[in-house]
Order: sequence, then structure tokens, then C-alpha cells
Amino acid sequence: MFQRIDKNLIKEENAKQTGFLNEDYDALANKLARKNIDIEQVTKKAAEFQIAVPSWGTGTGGTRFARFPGVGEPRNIFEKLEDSSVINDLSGCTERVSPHFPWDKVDDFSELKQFSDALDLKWDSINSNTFQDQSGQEHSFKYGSLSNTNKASRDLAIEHNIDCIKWGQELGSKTLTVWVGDGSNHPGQQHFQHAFERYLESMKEIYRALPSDWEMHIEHKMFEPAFYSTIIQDWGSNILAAMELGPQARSLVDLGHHAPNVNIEMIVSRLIQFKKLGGFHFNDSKYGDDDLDSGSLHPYQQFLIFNELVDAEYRKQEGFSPNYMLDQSHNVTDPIESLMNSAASVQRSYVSALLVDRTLLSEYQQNNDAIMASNTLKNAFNIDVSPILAMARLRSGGAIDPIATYRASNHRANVAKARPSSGQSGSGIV
Ligand code: PSV
Ligand code: MN
Repeated sequence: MFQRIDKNLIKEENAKQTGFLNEDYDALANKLARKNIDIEQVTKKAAEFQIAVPSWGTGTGGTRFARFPGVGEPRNIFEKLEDSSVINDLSGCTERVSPHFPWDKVDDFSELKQFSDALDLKWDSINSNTFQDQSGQEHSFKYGSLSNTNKASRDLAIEHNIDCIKWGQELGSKTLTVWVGDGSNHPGQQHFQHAFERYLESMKEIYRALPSDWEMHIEHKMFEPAFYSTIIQDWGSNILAAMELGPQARSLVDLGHHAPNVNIEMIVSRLIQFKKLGGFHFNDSKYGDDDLDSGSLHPYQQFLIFNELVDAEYRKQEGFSPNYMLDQSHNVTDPIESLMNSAASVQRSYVSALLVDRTLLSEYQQNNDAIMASNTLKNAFNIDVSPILAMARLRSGGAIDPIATYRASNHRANVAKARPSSGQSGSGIV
């Protein structure tokens, strides 16, 4: 049976560590004071940081080869919310959940809203799924959705996105994220321009249905499921589409959706400059869209992205308010542990970027002092901000050590009986 994480358990577990944390925090406060940084200001910002959890990330992922179901994994959106509340109660920075429709569709959205309210959770961006057919679907998405040559398939995809907006309104969301798998597998299969024209025409219809206080986020992806061309394959096509649609349309950057070695932080800077940065799907990757845990391989790249974000915040850049969200697949770990670790990893990058001496950096840049400019970033990155993150969690009622407290709670074993495994071991969507 699901039980919300016991606040007393959090207190007991925290009590074991508070003494050491205070010592480490004071030592870091002194170190930062020598650099004229007030640790309390930084901790306050760390405590304000929020990143959304993807509903689908709470289940065990898989590859196109196989999926190994996890014990007690959630079977529906209500159980996904239960697990999301565990993540938020321990991490203190994941109060929003991003649903995916129709995977998370319910008959009664007011019931779902009541359920999330009771768990102190809010709703983030709504993701529409037109990359697979639903059973009995009349017009297939096999050859694309919003860009399909068949108008009836396009209309179905448009209608689904408009439904997503309506469901999102019932949940209190303000953003629609559109990622489509449309593309081609063979050179010559598709007329590039005509396909993009059809996509834009469909997107314009969805855009017209957008409430005035909503945003539409367009997510680009270089490959997969189409392996030769993808309709919104990179940030170029993405920003073109967003510009064509209007000010409520912005681009979303999923870290795994670029060719290896692409300078993602520079893409972020460009999108910020033209008020087109909608948000992020954080994850890490070595080869492609691996969907590994955030910061597990490239923590410096993640920091450099936050360096751009904090710089925009520092300069009070107009129109800057990106959504932060995780988008990962957890194939061999407990998804709750991976999501807590990942949220903290992204929060760490944010906090480290707050420590960059921006006046000094700007002087070095102005004087073309490459080594000192680079060292200014490295100096901030190399400071271990763990005590700030732990203190922010402690003060917001979370756990100093989320994974240790989670394990002490026995959540997985508690829900295992109520959530018997479906026994499926077929391939899963990652
Ligand atoms: C596509 O690979 C993606 O990154 C999009 O955000 C989807 O909505 C999500 O993954 C679903 O798995
Ligand atoms: Mn994504």
C-alpha cells in the first residue's frame, strides 16, 4: 500500500547528519565569504529552484531490444503521481509533473487534479503523443502525424494536440510540448519542403487554439524513429517553426537530441537572445538519445548550459523564463533514485553557475584573456556545493540524503504488493 513519506522518518534520518552538514556548510560559507559571496543568498536561490519530473520517467524504461520491468513500478498516472510525491517530498525541488497523453489520459480530470493537489503536486507542460497509433485508430501515423501526406491523419494529430490543451487547462498547466517522430527513412521518400509546409500548416491550427496565457514548446530531435530525416531535426528548423508561428511558440532543448560534440550551450545562448528558449529536457548521453541520468557523464557541459542561463538571469534578459524538466529512461536503476539524483545534479549545475564571478569573467572576455576567462568558470565549477544543496533540502522539509532516506522508507517493498508486475518483457518505449 502506498504511504506518503513519513515526515518523522525524514526528521530522524536528517538528525543523523545535521551535525556534519552544519560543519561543512560553515566551512563553505567561510570559503565563499573570501570571494565576497554570501552563502545564504545562494542557498535561498537553490531552495527556489524547481525541475519537473516526466510521468513516464517513473516507470522502468527499456530499449528496442527488451524491457526488464521493475518491482512495484507504477501502472497508471495515479501511481506515477504517488512515486512523484516521494521524489518531491525527499528532494524538495520537483513539485511539478509533466504528463504525456494519451499515456496518462483519464476519464475524469478533476479527480486527477484532486489527487495531485492532495500530494502537493502541480502540473507542468503537457506532452502530446502522435508518434504511435492507438488501438483502433482510423488514420495511421505510420508515415507521420502533423506532416502526413494524408489530411485525415494530420487532422487527427491536430485534434489530439487541441485535446491536450483542454486537458492541460483542467489540470492548471500552461504549456503544450510538441515533439513528433515525423520524418523519413529513405532518401527521396519525402519532399523536404512540402513536408515542412504541411507541418507548419498543422502547427498553425494548434497555435490558434492556444489560450493567450499558454506557450507552445517545440522539441527538435536529430533522429529516431525516422533514421534518414526528421522534420524538426535541429534547433535551426525548430526556431524557424517557432518564429513562423508567433511569440507564444518557443523551442525546447532536449540534451540528447543533438549530434555528438554539438555546442549545446551556444544553441541555448542563441535561443535566449531571440526570446525563443522555451525550456529543457535534461538527461545525459554518450552516443545519441541515450536518456542517461543528468550529469552522469557530462557535468561540465550541464554547468556550461547553466552558465548561459544564469548569465541571462543576471542580465535580466527580456522574455527569459524557461521550463526545466527531466526526460530520462531508467533501465537498470530504481527510477525514483535516478530522478532524485538527476534533479539534484541539475540543481547543482545551477548553484555552481551562481558562483561564477561575472564581473571578472566579463573583464577577461573584454581583454581576450582566454586562460583566465576559462579558469573563472572552472573555479566556480570546482567548488563542491553539496552542503548548499543539502541545506536547501533540509530547510524545505526534504532529506539531507534523499537516497538513504528513501531506502529507509521501504517505499518499493510497500507498493510492490499493490502493484503486481504485468510480467511483460517486450520492448519498451524509452
Ligand atoms: C523523444 O525522444 C522524447 O525526448 C520526447 O520528449 C518524447 O515526448 C519523450 O522522449 C517520450 O519518450
Ligand atoms: Mn524529450
